[in-house]
Amino acid sequence: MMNLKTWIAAGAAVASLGVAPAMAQDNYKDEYRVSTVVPAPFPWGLTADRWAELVAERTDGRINMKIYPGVQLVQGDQTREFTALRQGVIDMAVGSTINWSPQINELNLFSLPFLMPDYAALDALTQGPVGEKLFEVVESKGAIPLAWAENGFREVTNSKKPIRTPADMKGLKLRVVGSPIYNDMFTALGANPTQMSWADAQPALTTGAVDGQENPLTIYTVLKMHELGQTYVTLWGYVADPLIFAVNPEVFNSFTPEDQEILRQAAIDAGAYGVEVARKGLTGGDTSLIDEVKGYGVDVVTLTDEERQQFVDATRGVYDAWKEKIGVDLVNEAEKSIENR
Ligand code: X2X
Repeated sequence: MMNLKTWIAAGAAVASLGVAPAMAQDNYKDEYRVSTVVPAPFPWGLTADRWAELVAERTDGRINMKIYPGVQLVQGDQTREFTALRQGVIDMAVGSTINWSPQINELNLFSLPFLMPDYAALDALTQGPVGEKLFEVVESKGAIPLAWAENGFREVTNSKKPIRTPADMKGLKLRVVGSPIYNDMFTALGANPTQMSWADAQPALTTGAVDGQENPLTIYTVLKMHELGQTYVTLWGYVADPLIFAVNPEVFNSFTPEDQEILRQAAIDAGAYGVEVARKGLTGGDTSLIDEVKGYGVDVVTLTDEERQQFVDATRGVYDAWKEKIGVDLVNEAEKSIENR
């Protein structure tokens, strides 16, 4: 017959069996901080939200991710996001290749002017051998990359006049992101680029401190930039800006293999959804987003091949110089992937 003490011991043994897997997760944090620049309903923010939702669902809440938009964990300085991720100030991020380029030089690839003529070219890079190499570089720089998503092709807008040729840009004060290749490109085009964070860009547009900016059309529409005086839009698709889901290595390694896999697959799934929303109304014969912009009375310029070529020619020197900086082999491989797309 069991005495009381034995009963308690037996009960504890059974309980500990049930508790064992949970014990392995004692090291899990109550909340994982995920950095983004823009929140929902921008496609970028929707993408991050989806990732967090899928992970919560598929881990039964074991991994609780909270989105911190506005790169608030680095006081709005988006060019410091990757460093903070690497250091563990941020646990995870859905970050732009532009914003991480100051630390990961190879990511400047996507900012090479007129490298990618269309979405198939962008996909050929992110979904092919170039994408794999870039992920190896990201990992070597101190974060675990899981999947790609999309901010989008960046179009130039301004409050002054239609831009059809580089001559139209002369003297225009344009806000650019804080990666040096943008300064080089807009200087080569004869504009007057001024680098500032996204946080500073919005008031600068509102007050007219700058004449224009460049960003994906989804950023334009969600922010209603036509109401900020940005009534001239030129669809020139000079660069595209993919996003990367990434995790701090210590955080990633603290997860069970099963949870690591859930996090990765959820990023892949959220990325597919994110690409879809980022391209909605811009691809496959659906021009509804462009029509929406036109509907606001905005002057939307689509370049002829000849006009586009003038921008290509004017930025060719920047392309060549940055090809050297980024790495000739990598850029050659990217050019080849695009050719064979
Ligand atoms: O700052 C920008 O322009 C934005 C929001 O597109 C990025 O973070 C790259």
